[in-house]
Amino acid sequence: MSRLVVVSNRVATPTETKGSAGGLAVGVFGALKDSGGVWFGWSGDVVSETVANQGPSLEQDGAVTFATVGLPKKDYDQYYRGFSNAMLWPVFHYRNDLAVYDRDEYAGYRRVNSWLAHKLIKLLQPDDVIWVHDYHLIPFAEALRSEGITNRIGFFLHIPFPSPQILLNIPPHEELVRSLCCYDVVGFQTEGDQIAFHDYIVRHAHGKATSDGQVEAFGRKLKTGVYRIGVFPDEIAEQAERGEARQDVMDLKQSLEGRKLIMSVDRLDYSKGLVERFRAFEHFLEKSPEWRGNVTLVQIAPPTRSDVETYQQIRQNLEYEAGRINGRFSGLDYTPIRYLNQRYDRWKLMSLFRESQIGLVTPLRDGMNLVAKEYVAAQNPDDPGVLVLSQFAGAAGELSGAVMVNPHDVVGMSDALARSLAMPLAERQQRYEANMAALRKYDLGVWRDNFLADLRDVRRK
Ligand code: ADQ
Repeated sequence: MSRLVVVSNRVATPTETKGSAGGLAVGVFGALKDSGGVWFGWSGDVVSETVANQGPSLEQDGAVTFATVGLPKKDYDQYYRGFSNAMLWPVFHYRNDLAVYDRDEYAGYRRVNSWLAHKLIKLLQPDDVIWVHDYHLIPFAEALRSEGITNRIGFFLHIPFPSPQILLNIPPHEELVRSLCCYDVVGFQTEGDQIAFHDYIVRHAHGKATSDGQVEAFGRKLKTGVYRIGVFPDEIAEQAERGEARQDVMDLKQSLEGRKLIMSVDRLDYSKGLVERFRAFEHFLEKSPEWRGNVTLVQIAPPTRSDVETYQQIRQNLEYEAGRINGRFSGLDYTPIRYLNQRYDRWKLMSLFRESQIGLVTPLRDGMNLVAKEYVAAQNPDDPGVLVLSQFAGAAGELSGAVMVNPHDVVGMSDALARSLAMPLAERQQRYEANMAALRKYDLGVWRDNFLADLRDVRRK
């Protein structure tokens, strides 16, 4: 089998891949171990130009080489903080209002992609299959091709692909789509994302796209496909069960004093619908006085991208909302919202999911949302909690057992909380079984293997 080379903005460390890392790292590392290979990307460090130019640093773990480079401050600012996270991320999540376009940042984005591609070339072998991940690296294949690389190169987009009317807001939209067409396989999380891409190809790039995913545009032929990222449900169930008896989890349980628990876990990001969620919980407490003092919302949201301005604003906004709502409904021994800005070990999160009666996952837009899937997998089949899920998460297409909500509808979400807290065991079990069947059908191994099978199938040009 040809060797696999994975390229992502951040590379998990060898230690992270063995337990603490989330789904993506575990899934990708599994494939790398099977075929041997390289995981290449940014180390997460901002370094001087001299140090950056010395890289990549190599670390070996069995048959897998972790190859990382540091980024100089200017590159970090333009490529990562700027064009990737202040332009692509908001627009791809339908938040044009938050997007900031700067030509220099876009030039930096392309420059860093070319620089990274150039660094990788030294490590490549002629038959390597290259799998590139996410919006930071859209021009990566084009940069490799311009240096004469003819290997098979695939791209997976973890976030939504917006409809053309939204995408047109990015001034260099055509260049970005042209860059995507330099890949051999482009993978999306859902059919909706694939259709949006095809729509752009046909209506704005005068290309062709067929329902089986064959695309012709900008003088290239490629395949697009839908590969729903998943989790390994049995592994999560085991982590959740094992954690149940641990001290911190027992402490939390005791501190709840028999109150019901609603769990929410997200990166602190405006796409996750946190403010609307807090307001829905407020509305619920307002309309259901009998629940005051009897139900707690634990919101875990570690800050990310805190040097991007909109992320500072969302953080302030949430702190204000949590304080305001707690001020309204707290008692001497009751705080309705426990809002925690930390990262937690995976086993701890999974066991908290298992202890809770509701998993409240209400992003305004999300490529897939792995938390929703982790929540289901962590449940006790004899007494499962209810997943309340946004219709705008990619996961909504599979998890038919969830109570579906529109995350902009505060009253609708409040009603869903009331309904879920009162839901009889038989219905909870039925919904849990439906969700588990979907998790098994589209697990993380299926995602990875289907994508790589399609990429390995491509004939070398
Ligand atoms: P994210 O936007 O990061 O991912 P998500 O899919 O929910 O969103 O993944 C977050 C991961 O981080 C989960 O595995 C979760 O358990 C973990 N996590 C979150 N908060 C944590 C905390 N406080 N401590 C420890 N772990 C925490 C992007 C896209 C998604 C897509 C994924 C994968 O935005 O739509 O599902 O990639 O493709």
